[in-house]
Amino acid sequence: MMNGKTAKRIRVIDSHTGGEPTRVVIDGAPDLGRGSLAERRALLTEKYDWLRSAVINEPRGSDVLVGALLCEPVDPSCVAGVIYFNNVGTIGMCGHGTMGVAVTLAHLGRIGAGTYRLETPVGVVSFDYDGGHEVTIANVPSYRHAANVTVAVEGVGKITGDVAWGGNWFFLVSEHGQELELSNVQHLTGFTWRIRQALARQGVTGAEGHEIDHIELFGPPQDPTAHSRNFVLCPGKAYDRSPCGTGTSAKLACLIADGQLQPGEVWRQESIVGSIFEAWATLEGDKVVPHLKGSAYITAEATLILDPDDPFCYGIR
Ligand code: PYC
Repeated sequence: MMNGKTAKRIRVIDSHTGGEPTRVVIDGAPDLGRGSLAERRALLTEKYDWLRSAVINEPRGSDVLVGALLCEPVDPSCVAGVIYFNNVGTIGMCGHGTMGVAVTLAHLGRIGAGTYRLETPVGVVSFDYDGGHEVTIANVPSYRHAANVTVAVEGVGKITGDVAWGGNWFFLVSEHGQELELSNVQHLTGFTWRIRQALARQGVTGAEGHEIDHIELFGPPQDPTAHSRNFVLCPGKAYDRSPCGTGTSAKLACLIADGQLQPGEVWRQESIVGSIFEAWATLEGDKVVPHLKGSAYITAEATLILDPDDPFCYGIR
């Protein structure tokens, strides 16, 4: 009790995957019912957005955090359901976050080494967990929606890229003239934000009009064992410290579509901070199924306290 009022308590486990943090909510969230994960995602957005903001936004969190709400799955063959969210809303899937969820479930004693299925709002994914830090995900089928799309970017000029789905919608750009260096992230953030605005202004979307809310730049890697380095702008203007699981999935779909990568061939994607996901694609019929291997580490166990007297109890929005 605080001043006679009851504070809400939310238990979380924090981890990072290649430098990108994940905060898994394991207790204290409102009951979202037993609908599909897509329905529960909509309910979280419409009715319980306070949870997302309280967990992720300052002063308790930060723009870079990705949240993962653990839920009961509809499909009993799945070890859990999960809804991912960030500083501005929910996202469909999250690759680095799924690696974080895997080590979190292991930390809680809910899984050991093995293969598991996980329900997300955009479909079931599976992961192999090695019992330590390494997790290999089989993501939702990914595809290129449009190739060589040119947009006029304010203050930059014409930029050409591909639109692809990897569990989220991406615009992938290789010809951009930017240096993909950690010391340059402020400039890269402004540059990619302008690309995103140009896409919206010019009506370039994913399938069925879905907004493209992730922008991905590619360049030469610094690690000689990697094939490429990336910079990924996330929906709320934070950049991904990891190589981005869904972004790497979108990249694999484009490489396969262009015949630049064969099924089973390994693609090592380096992030802007130098972490690496090893990735490859398999084909299920004509569908590209991305596989992503990375490592995640637990960084904290905590109880968040939501004091109703606190003017910023639900985060700074
Ligand atoms: O790893 O898929 C990912 C991801 C999406 C946004 C941040 N990370």
